[in-house]
Amino acid sequence: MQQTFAIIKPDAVAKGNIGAILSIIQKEGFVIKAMRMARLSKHEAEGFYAEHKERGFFGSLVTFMTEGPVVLLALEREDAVAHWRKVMGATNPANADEGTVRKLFAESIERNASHGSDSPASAARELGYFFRSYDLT
Ligand code: FUP
Repeated sequence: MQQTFAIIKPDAVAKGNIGAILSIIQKEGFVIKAMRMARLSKHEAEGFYAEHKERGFFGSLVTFMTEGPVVLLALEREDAVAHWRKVMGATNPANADEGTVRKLFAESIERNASHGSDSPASAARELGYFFRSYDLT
């Protein structure tokens, strides 16, 4: 079993898509180990996306991620990191496969409905950023 970290982003929360995305998550066999709705502070969003801080889109991304509440999720399944990336689809919804979360719900490359860790190491960092280890056991 492996864990990954997911976010239902502010665009998807605002449009009432929490339930639909959680339904996909459960249909795909993920166990929701921890879940929390939160409004990210600027500081939290900047720290979360620190690897992108030199990129031109960083400021806009942080503004978007703090515009409204998100749902933070710890998901567990066999091959969880790669499987959630596949279920989410490509970063840019224009390139996402039919039936993926981003094809169904994303508006643009920035307002793209969901996040998923890109490696087991990222998953460990991101889960630790938002959850207590006791909630992940
Ligand atoms: P992903 O791992 O699919 O979330 O994609 P990246 O790590 O490459 O990018 C992280 C987030 O930055 C994306 F979810 C959306 C945002 N982004 C932009 O807003 N513009 C870009 O050109 C690339 C990424």
